Order: sequence, then structure tokens, then C-alpha cells
Amino acid sequence: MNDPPDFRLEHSELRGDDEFGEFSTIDLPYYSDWHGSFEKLPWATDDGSLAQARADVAIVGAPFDEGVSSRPGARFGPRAIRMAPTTWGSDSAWSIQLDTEPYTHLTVVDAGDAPIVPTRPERSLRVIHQKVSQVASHGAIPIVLGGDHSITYPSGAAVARHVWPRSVGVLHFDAHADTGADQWGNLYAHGQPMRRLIEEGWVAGRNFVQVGLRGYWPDRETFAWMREQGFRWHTMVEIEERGAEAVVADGIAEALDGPDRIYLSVDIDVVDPGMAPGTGTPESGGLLARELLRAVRQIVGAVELAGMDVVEVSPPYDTSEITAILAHRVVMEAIAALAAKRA
Ligand SMILES: [Mn+2]
Repeated sequence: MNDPPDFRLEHSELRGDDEFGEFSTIDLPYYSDWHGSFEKLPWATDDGSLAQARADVAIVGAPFDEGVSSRPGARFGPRAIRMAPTTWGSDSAWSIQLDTEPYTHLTVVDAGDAPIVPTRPERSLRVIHQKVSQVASHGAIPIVLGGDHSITYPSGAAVARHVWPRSVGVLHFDAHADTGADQWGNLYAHGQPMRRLIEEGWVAGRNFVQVGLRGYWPDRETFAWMREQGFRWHTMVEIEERGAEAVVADGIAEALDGPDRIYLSVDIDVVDPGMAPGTGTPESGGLLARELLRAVRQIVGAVELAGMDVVEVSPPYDTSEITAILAHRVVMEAIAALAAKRA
């Protein structure tokens, strides 16, 4: 049996002894943790409470935006998504789309934020890896609220490590491929996470499927590298021509061509900036909000979900909480689709 790959950041010489427990909740930055939980769900933030909760799903915040290449602010994403307005009390939530009560069939907790502090990006990515690993080790499916897209590298690696030696396919919704070699010399910024996951061996290139690509980045060489790795991608042009549902059905089959479970990564900039303005690198001509929500139901209803993230919500650029609400509903659709399968 092969050993799981190496999570390269763990070998940094600058790594402290107990980074994860280094700061108390009170010492963490003001935008982290101790605001309201997602959907007012119970907190289960440590091993004891996670063991007791025996949750099916655990929300994890990753308030990190030191990987952005353009406009920052995604560190405020977890707080905004948790606080997005709803019209229901969480106990009585009822999915009209799926005809189910999400919290009747599923135990969901909020595991709080990974203990991230600003100015130490590599440490932040390590503690995200540790937090997602912790949640998964207690049997809960982690749903990570970003944060910029850098967090998919430590989060996806943690989920892949947890299911090892079985493997995950990745479904990645994004305007951008995020497969750049480096960003101004940084290997771990938000344009690089997918390349790190492939290079370190957490996911096979042929099971890495991207949906919604458009615009002018990355460049031709990067797409050539993706082709060499066996990546499959579906551009917005293809979605315009074939429709989102048919494209997503192909994506599911490609991601599961080998692996038996899925890591779903949703960059909110896959949606048109008109419906998701609060993001750092908007790209015109994206999905409709309803197409993304339908895709999440389609995917989670059809596959075994091993982990998920929703990233790149940048509240300083948001208007009327439009983007935070959409990200919140993306999470709700996943929870409701998991519940509908249980019902
Ligand atoms: Mn992205």
C-alpha cells in the first residue's frame, strides 16, 4: 500500500511546535470565530465537542486572504456567510427545491474557524489543514467557508489524506483554473492551489474537473500543463452551448472515473459578477446563481461528498449582501441534498 503524499508545508523550518494551539480564541483577530455560528447551529470547536456531536457535517471557517493577487477582503468571508440573512429559523428550515427538512435527517455543527492569524500565511495554511483533518477524523463532512482559494490546497489535501488509500475526484467551479506555477514567486497563493494538489499527488490530474472557465487567465502554457496532467475542463462557452446540467453530468462522470468520492470546490466568481459582485477577481459572463445552486444539488445528490469549500466571497466589494447570501445558499443546497439522500 502506498503511503499518502507529503503535505510539503509541514516541513517548513519556520514551523512552531504547537501552532494549532498557539492562540486562544480571544487572541485571534476580530473577524475570526466567536460571532454567531452558521445557521445558529451548535458549536463543536474541539475534539471533545466534535466527538460528542457525532455530526454528519461540520462547518469550518478559513478567514484567510493573504493569497490574493488582486482585491483582498475574503478574510471577512466566513463571518459574512455565517451572518447572511435567512427567512427561516434553522430548526424549521424546509427545502422547497428538494422537498425536505435538512436538519431532521442530518446533524450539522459549526466547528468554528481554523486558528488563523494575519501576516503568517504558511502557518495559516497548515492550521487549515489541521482543522479540516480534525473535523474529518470525527466523521463529519467538512464544509469550509473561505477565505481566498489558497485554502483549497490544505483543505483538499486534508480530505484526500482522510480517505486515503481511497481517492477523491475534484469538481472545481471557477472562472479561473487556479493552476498557475507560482504568483510572484509564491507557490501557495490563490492562483496555485490546484497545481499543488496535483503535484503533491493528492488528486489525479484526470479526475480534476473544472467548470465555468472564462476570461484571459491562465495563459496557454498553463493550459498545456493541465492537458499533460489529464485535466478535464468545461468553459462557459461550452455551458452556453450545451446547458449547465449536461455539462455538470459529464463533469461528475469524469471526476469519478476511478475515485469513489468527490471534493467540491466552489469559487463564487464562477457566477456572473452581476449576481456575485462581492469577490476579488470578478470575470464577466458567468453562471447564473440558479445554475450554480442547481449544480450543487445535482452533484451532492449523485455522488459521495467527502468535503467541500465555498471561497472568494469578499464582503468589502459586496452589495446588499448578495454574494454572502449566495454563498450561504450554496452551503444550504449541499446540506439539503445530503439530507434528501438520508430521508
Ligand atoms: Mn479560484
